[in-house]
Amino acid sequence: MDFKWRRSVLIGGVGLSLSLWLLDSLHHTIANLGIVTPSIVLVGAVGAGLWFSRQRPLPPVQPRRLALVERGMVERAIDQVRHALTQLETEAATNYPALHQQVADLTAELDRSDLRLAVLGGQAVGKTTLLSALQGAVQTPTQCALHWQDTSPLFTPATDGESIAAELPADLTLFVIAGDLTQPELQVLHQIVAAPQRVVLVVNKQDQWLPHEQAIVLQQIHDRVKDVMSLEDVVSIAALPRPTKVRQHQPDGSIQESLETPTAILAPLIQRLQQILIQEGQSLVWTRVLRQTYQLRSEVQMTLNVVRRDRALALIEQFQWIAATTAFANPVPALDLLAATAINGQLILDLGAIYQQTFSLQQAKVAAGAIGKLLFQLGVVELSTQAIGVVLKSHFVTFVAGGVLQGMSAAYLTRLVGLSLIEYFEEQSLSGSEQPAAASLNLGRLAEKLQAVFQDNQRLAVLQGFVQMGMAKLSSVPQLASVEAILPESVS
Ligand SMILES: Nc1nc2c(ncn2[C@@H]2O[C@H](COP(=O)(O)OP(=O)(O)OP(=O)(O)O)[C@@H](O)[C@H]2O)c(=O)[nH]1
Ligand SMILES: [Mg+2]
Repeated sequence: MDFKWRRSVLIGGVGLSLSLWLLDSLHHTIANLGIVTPSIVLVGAVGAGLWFSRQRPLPPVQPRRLALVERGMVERAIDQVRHALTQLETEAATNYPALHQQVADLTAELDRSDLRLAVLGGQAVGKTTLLSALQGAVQTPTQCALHWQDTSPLFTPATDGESIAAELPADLTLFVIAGDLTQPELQVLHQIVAAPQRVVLVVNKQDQWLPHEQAIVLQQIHDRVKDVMSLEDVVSIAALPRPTKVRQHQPDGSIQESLETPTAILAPLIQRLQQILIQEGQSLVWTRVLRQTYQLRSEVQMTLNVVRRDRALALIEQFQWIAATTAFANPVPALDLLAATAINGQLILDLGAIYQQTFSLQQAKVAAGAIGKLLFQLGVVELSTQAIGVVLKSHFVTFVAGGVLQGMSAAYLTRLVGLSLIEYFEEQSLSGSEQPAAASLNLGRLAEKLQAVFQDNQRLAVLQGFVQMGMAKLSSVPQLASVEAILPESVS
């Protein structure tokens, strides 16, 4: 279990308890605080939880070198997209001709012979200068034409580095830096390689460093990129060295100063590019098609997830009101038992089935037990019950204690877990990993989803809407008709 997540909820809990205490004291002095009071409570609780959760570092990306892409690999990936598309059409009972066209286009792209090269990098690193120096200088091995593309600088407010880098329509990218490699540049490089995108790292403006400094800078760059790329693909150049002052001693003893422009250093890069074009040729095209295939796969999967989410939400609704009526009719004496009533193995099983994640009933029951325990240990049960109690108190003049609070809390917990499972299953489906026949739940990851969903749903408006709908539901159950008596005339 993630320690930080536990602390985050606990701090949220401390925030809530503190606010509840404050509220309690306020109640003695200020009458009719009405709607304002729960917002103080919830803002306090959620604020504290959110504050801590923002301190969580992002999970590190595992850097990995890009292997030479082969045609068969891309064809298999395209087949998978075709399969996913069929699945989507079956589940949605609709045709998606535009997506079919995109799949066909990808297959046709595999035989493309001309190559696209792009120059990418931060502001004023020398992209445009380099591009004009290389155009015409790089010879292609066969008849294929080279198309060069300049790009807008990264790391400016106008450009979003991440998407530009990953979606660049190029077969080979020259990522240009000027001197040392900054942390944002390294991140972009990781994204480029992971996309996957074939890249050469060009270290420009080497004339700005003294020879011994050049060696140190290059060594530092090598150390930072060696996990993601071959060092042959790190090339140091000077596309357009700045003129330097040269002093010459004259025979009469005087000194004459003049400006001299050193010659550009481009040969190592031109050489490396030609080597890549000869050795990798068509594989450069396949790498780009593979990247486009992954993007299309995500698009299909996201569309499928939208279709599935509708069915999943309807299912959660059903389960949450079952939980509500059960807990209402049979109030339990302790919060851990309440969590156990609310989290049902069948819900996990049925939601899993929507997302094609197969569990045995036994696995689902074990997972439900573990999730129930988790909710209780993390304080989610207590916090939710308290928060719902506050909403009930402020909206419903008198409410039948016990049963209603428990029913509503059970429904709320079912909803939290259901929504977290949706998030979890969606992520699984987008990660693209092959699903084993009997999947197992990663409780740690689910707990993280639960945290996010919990914080989203703690918003006052969400809670109020939920309680309002729940009260209407409970009152419509014949044997629970007594609830009607406690509904106020208007709830807003
Ligand atoms: N010292 C030195 N300056 C260079 C070198 N290459 C380019 N420059 C200079 O760097 C400046 C920016 O060059 P550009 O080619 O416009 O750079 P860019 O990356 O296209 O710039 P933006 O498109 O504005 O981001 C110009 O003044 C170039 O003369 C080099 O090798 N050494
Ligand atoms: Mg430019």
